This record gives sequence, C-alpha cells and structure tokens, in this order.
Amino acid sequence: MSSEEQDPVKTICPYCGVGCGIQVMPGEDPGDMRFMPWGDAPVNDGRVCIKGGAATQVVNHEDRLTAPQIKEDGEFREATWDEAYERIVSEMEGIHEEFGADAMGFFGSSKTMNEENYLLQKLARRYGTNNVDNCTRMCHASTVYALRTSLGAGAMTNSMEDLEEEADVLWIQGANPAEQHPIANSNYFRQAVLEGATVIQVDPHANKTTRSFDIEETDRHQHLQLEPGTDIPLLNIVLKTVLENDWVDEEFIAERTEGIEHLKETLEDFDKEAAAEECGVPLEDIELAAEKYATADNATIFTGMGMSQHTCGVDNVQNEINLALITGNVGRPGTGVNPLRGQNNVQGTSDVGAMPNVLPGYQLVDDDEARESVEDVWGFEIPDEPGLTNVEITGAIGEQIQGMYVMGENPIMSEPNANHVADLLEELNFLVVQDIFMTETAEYADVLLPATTWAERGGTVTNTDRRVQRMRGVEKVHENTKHDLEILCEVGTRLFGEGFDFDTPEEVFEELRQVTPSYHGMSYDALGEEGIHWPCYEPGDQGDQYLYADGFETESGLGHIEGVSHQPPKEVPDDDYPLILTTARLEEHYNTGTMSRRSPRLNKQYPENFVDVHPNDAERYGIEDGETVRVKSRRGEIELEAHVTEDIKEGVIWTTPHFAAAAANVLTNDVLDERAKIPEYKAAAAEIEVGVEPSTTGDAPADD
Ligand SMILES: Nc1nc2c(c(=O)[nH]1)N[C@H]1C(S)=C(S)[C@@H](COP(=O)(O)OP(=O)(O)OC[C@H]3O[C@@H](n4cnc5c(=O)[nH]c(N)nc54)[C@H](O)[C@@H]3O)O[C@H]1N2
Ligand SMILES: Nc1nc2c(c(=O)[nH]1)N[C@H]1C(S)=C(S)[C@@H](COP(=O)(O)OP(=O)(O)OC[C@H]3O[C@@H](n4cnc5c(=O)[nH]c(N)nc54)[C@H](O)[C@@H]3O)O[C@H]1N2
Ligand code: SF4
Ligand SMILES: [Mo]
Repeated sequence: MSSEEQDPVKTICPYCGVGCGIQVMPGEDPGDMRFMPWGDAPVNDGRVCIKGGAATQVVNHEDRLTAPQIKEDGEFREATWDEAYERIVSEMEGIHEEFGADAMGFFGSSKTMNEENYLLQKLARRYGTNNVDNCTRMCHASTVYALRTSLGAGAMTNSMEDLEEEADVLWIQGANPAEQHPIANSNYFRQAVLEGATVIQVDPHANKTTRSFDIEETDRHQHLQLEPGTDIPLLNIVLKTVLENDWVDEEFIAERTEGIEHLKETLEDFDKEAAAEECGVPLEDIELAAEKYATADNATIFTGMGMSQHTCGVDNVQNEINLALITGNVGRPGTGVNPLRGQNNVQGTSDVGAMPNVLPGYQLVDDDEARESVEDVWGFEIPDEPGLTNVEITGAIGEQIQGMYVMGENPIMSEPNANHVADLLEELNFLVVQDIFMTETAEYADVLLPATTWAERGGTVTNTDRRVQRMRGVEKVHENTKHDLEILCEVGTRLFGEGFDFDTPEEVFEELRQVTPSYHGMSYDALGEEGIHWPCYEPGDQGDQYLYADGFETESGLGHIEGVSHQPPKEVPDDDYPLILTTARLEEHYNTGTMSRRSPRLNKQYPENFVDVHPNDAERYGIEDGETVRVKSRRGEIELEAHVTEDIKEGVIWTTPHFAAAAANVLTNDVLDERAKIPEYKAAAAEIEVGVEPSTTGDAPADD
C-alpha cells in the first residue's frame, strides 16, 4: 500500500504522563512511519515537546528485537514462539510445583497499555501470587499512599485545565515540569503565569522550570534552593508561619478536616530559625513564600520525585496535604495537591491493579468483599495477602524469588544499588523479559520476547489527570514480533487453559471495566477522541475535572491532617563521603534511556552522562568544567564529565539516571520508605575523585 492510500492514526505520545495526542503517518514500508501533529488533540492542541516529535524515531531502530530468543549455555539463540512459550510454561510450572506461586514475581509496564497490564496482573493472580508491581513503586508510590490515606484517591486532585484557568499560586516542589512534563508546563502553567500567577519552586537545582516563565526577576517568582531531604522542615516553617499569622481557613478546617490539633502539637516547639539553617534557605524567604501561598485566592501544589523518592516520601507529601488542607486549598478549581505522573501510562497501570496490595480499581486484596467481587468475574480464587513490591521482588532473589516475568521495565538500571541488582539477577533461576530492545536487564533473560512498539498497536492509556485515552497503531514493522496483549493471552492460555482468550484490546477492556469501578461507565466508543476522566462509574459520566468538591473519600469523609517531623536521609555526608548526591532527569532523555539514547534527535544534546558541581566545590576539589571525574558512594563508582555550575547548591552534586555507561543507580541507596517501599533515589552520601583519564566508550552514539 502506498502512503497516499493510508490515513494517519490518532494516538498518544509514548513518553510522559501528560498524554499528548499525536498522529502517526504510515509510510511506503511499515518502518517508514512518521510523526504528524494532531491539531485539536484534547490535552495539547497539537503542540508537542522534543520527545513527542521524535517519538517515531525509535520504532524502526536497528536494535529492535525481531524474534524470540532463548538462552542456552550463556548465549542467546533465536527460537520459535512455540519454543519460547513452551519454555516459559514448563519453567513457571516447575517453580510453582517446587517452590509455590509466591516464588514468582511479575513486573507490569507503564510503557504498555491498560489492557496489557490488566492481563499481566490477572496472570500473576491466576498463577496464585500477588507479587506484581510496576514502576509507580519507584516513582509516586509515596505520593499515592499519602493521597489515598488522607484525601481518598491516589491521583491528581485537579486537572491541568482547571489549574490553568484558576490557579493564582503554583507551588512546585521537587518537580521540574519544564523538562519532565513540558506541555503541561507550556500549555497550562505558563498560561496561568501569563494571567498573573506566582511561582514558588522548591528544589536544590535550578533548571528549565526556574527559567521557563520569564518572571524570575520579579516578585512573582521564588526559588527556594534547599538541601536535598529537608522538605519536611521547610514545609514545617511554612505551616507554622501560616498558623502564627492566622492565614488558615477556619471554616474549612472545622467542617472538612480532622487532625489540626496533632499538627499544632507537632509544631509547638518547632524552631523555625534552626530549621531554616538546616534547609539552607533564608527564613524570611520561606516566610514570604508561605504568605504568598496562604493568602492567594487559589493556590495549587505540584509535587514530584524530589518529594516522593525519599525514605520520608509519604511524610513529605503528607506535609503538602497539611498545607493545602489548613488553607482550604482543596476541592475547587485551581487548587489541590497534584503529582504530575511519570510515564505515559503509570496512572493506568496502577488503576488496573498491577500492584501487590490492590486489585483493579484500588480494591484491597485483603478486603474480602472486594476480592470476592473480582473473583466472581474471574472465576478463580485470588490470594488474600498483599504480595511483594518490585524492589522487594528483586531483593528476595535467591531466597523467596526463583523466577521473574518482566514486561517493559529495566530494573538493572532503574532500581537503586544497581551492582547488587546485577548480582541478584545473575543468581535468578528463571527470567522472562518482554521488551522492544535488548536492554541491560534483557541481557540476563532466559527467554526474551520481542514486543511490538506503541506505534504498532491499539489500547488505552491513562494520563496524569486521569484521562483515559485510546491509542491506535499502524502496521507492524517486524513480522515476527507480537503485541504484548497477544503474548500474555497465549502464555495465560497455555498455563491455565481459560481466562485469557481475548482477540482484541477492546474485549479485554470490556472485562477490565467490569472489575474496575472508576472505569465502569467507559467503553471504546464513549472514549472516542476526547477520552474520559475517571471516576466514570456509569455510562454517560464524563468524570470529574477536580475531586473532593463536597467531601473526601476517606472513611470519615474528612481530609486528614497529621503533623510530621524531620527525618534526614538515611545517608548523610560524613568525612568519607562529604557530598550529597541527588539524581533527576533531562528533557531530552527518558528514564533508563532505552528509547531516548536510540533516538538521534533526543540523544544529540547529551550523548553521555554528566554531574553538576557547584563552583565552590569545584574549586576545593580542583575540578575544571568538562573534566572527567569519578563519583563514588558506598555502593559503587562511575566516571563522568563534571559540569561546574551555580545551578546546584554547594555541597550537593546532581546527575541523571539515563545512561548505561555511567549508571547513576550504581551509586544510589537502596533504603526504602517503610510504608510506600519507594527507594531514596534523591539523597546519598558521595565523594568525588579527580585525575581520571576520560574514557573513550560512551553510550550508544547516534547521528540525526
Ligand atoms: N524528559 C523526561 N520526562 C520525563 C521522564 C524522563 O525521564 N525524561 N520521566 C517521567 C517519569 S517516569 C517521571 S516519574 C517524571 C518525574 O518528573 P519529576 O518529578 O520532575 O522528576 P525528577 O526530574 O526526577 O525530579 C524533580 C526535581 O526534584 C529535584 N530534587 C532532587 N532532590 C530533591 C529534594 O530532596 N527535595 C526537593 N524539593 N527536590 C529535589 C531535582 O533537582 C529535580 O529538579 O517525569 C516523567 N517525564
Ligand atoms: N537514580 C534514579 N533512578 C530512578 C529514578 C530517579 O529519579 N533516579 N526514577 C525512578 C522512576 S520515577 C521510574 S518510573 C523508574 C523507571 O524505571 P523503568 O520502568 O525500569 O525504566 P524505563 O526506561 O522506563 O523502562 C521501560 C522499558 O519498557 C520498554 N518498552 C517500551 N515500550 C514497550 C512496549 O510497548 N512493550 C514492552 N514490552 N516494553 C516496552 C523499554 O525499552 C524499557 O526497557 O526509574 C526509577 N529510577
Ligand atoms: S509533554 Fe510528554 S506526552 Fe507531551 S509530547 Fe512531551 S513527552 Fe510526549
Ligand atoms: Mo516515574
């Protein structure tokens, strides 16, 4: 078929959780597909960031996996699908027989669709285990925990549209939307700023967000450049200032919240001066920010990885909730506590139950009534104890865990303390990896299954403001690859005989919505091109733009306030490791880089990793800008280029998790927040060594 005969398909960008609509234009050959803007796409009105525009670049990359592979004597050999399936079935049955169902762990993928993750978690549960998780664990698990416990739902309280129109103050803490959610920033936040909104950014690192609103020289902009891991004391200063000045919303507190007394007690002896010292931010700056937030008509909080990825991640977000609740900034347009969700489908992957403690629709596995209602549809018994999280699954290799099924994740690069993860994967008895590329993790697989990419298939994904949207694909590029959905149906059918017999994503969606109350009213037809925000309980519901207008979804119906106290990161600087290392992202790269490092346009600006060092630290160590240095932590070391810049705070160094050749997670600490089980990616003690010969091998170079 020639390109004239084929229409472009409307789909969703495969990168971040903003969920921008794009079009894919089929070419002469399936591999020639091109990006086309989708002019009136619901979220982005046709605009895209550099990643959206480059999204089709990796679809036909020469590194695509094109046939199943099985490892024999340490080497991969090409296999037929039949052989690959047989091997998976016999190994999984063997593990079940010898060690029991809980010896397997399953990783869902926020790079794949709702239908696929739904099937993956159903497969795990049919196998007999709740050991199923997804990247939300490493991402917003703590945010979700705090929001669910204190407000009701683990999602953005508001939507990008209402924030643009109504917000007077944007409080952005530990998030960098100009790079990580560029279209949210440019279409919505920037618009709010053009209409007069004030921006308060709390981040140890200056970045494109700091500079993106063109108001940084005005009194409508503050950047509170704190020490990593001091967000609780900073917010406690804010809270105490608000209480002292009576900038609270008494009526809201009285009618809609509980716990104010606990907060007041916690702050009673709290010393603001000492805390400001600890944060490394002048007290008056924090007090001024408190005044701006609390005295605005509508103020909204955006919260990101700088808050969530700490051992005190749940408490970090609880303190943001405290601030929103005591000032009555919840339940109206332009307010709320809003995590910008990470991957294009991380919200949906969690919604459909790819988590160890919840079934589809966040129904608790240990709630008998909820479990039985799902069992009625599925026709088998679901284990009633929560399973292991993804970081716990890898951690239990060699003990409880004998086998893993990893669909579209790259844990050896994304989990903390990566050298240890590599040792564990080496020990694992059986590993299936289902991916589009030979990733760093896939190298360890026993069976490697080649999936099609986002551009080649359909399904639904759920964006950061709970909008469920349809993806549509064009022709397959490689004949012998399969859609994730097809693979899971075949594995499920071969293992269990029934329950996995679906021909299309729509058929899966029809079952999914029966067991997911907040999706119950949706259908492919109703989703159309606009999508629908959840909750959508009944057909015709158009979902809510913002939550909690009348009440919270907690047991008492009240918003839960709870005072929290400073808990420093588990590793703090000392004589051996005197610096604090934090890690975060770049606009041009994406997570473990499997896609962005292979995209010529995305890989161009930063083909290799680097570390930002403050000029005073550079002087002390004798580091020249551009020089190769060795960064060490208690767990490992990497070599990379030093960028000397005032963007980072003195005593802090900043690097990215995107590159295999200088993998940041070799350094990071694998300690977890006790409740949410999220690792502390944002603070580890580190040291720099100079006098390192620059290495000649970098990460996958690519030309545009
Ligand atoms: N371009 C691009 N976009 C992405 C991604 C990507 O890799 N690249 N990944 C997607 C995913 S999965 C996610 S989860 C989101 C993440 O999006 P963000 O939440 O924006 O994530 P990060 O860039 O990791 O961290 C945000 C900020 O936290 C700051 N920070 C570090 N330590 C601290 C601290 O202790 N306190 C505070 N207050 N701030 C701190 C960092 O300097 C950084 O500016 O982005 C999504 N979008
Ligand atoms: N140091 C440090 N580490 C971090 C973070 C940090 O801020 N600092 N952030 C954490 C966060 S927020 C996250 S979300 C995690 C991300 O961790 P991961 O989810 O492990 O990382 P990704 O690179 O997004 O991996 C997605 C995988 O899916 C594959 N893939 C893409 N499309 C498809 C498809 O259609 N089908 C299949 N089967 N596979 C596909 C990709 O090739 C890739 O291997 O990293 C965490 N790690
Ligand atoms: S903002 Fe996110 S969804 Fe939109 S084009 Fe960029 S990466 Fe894609
Ligand atoms: Mo993430």
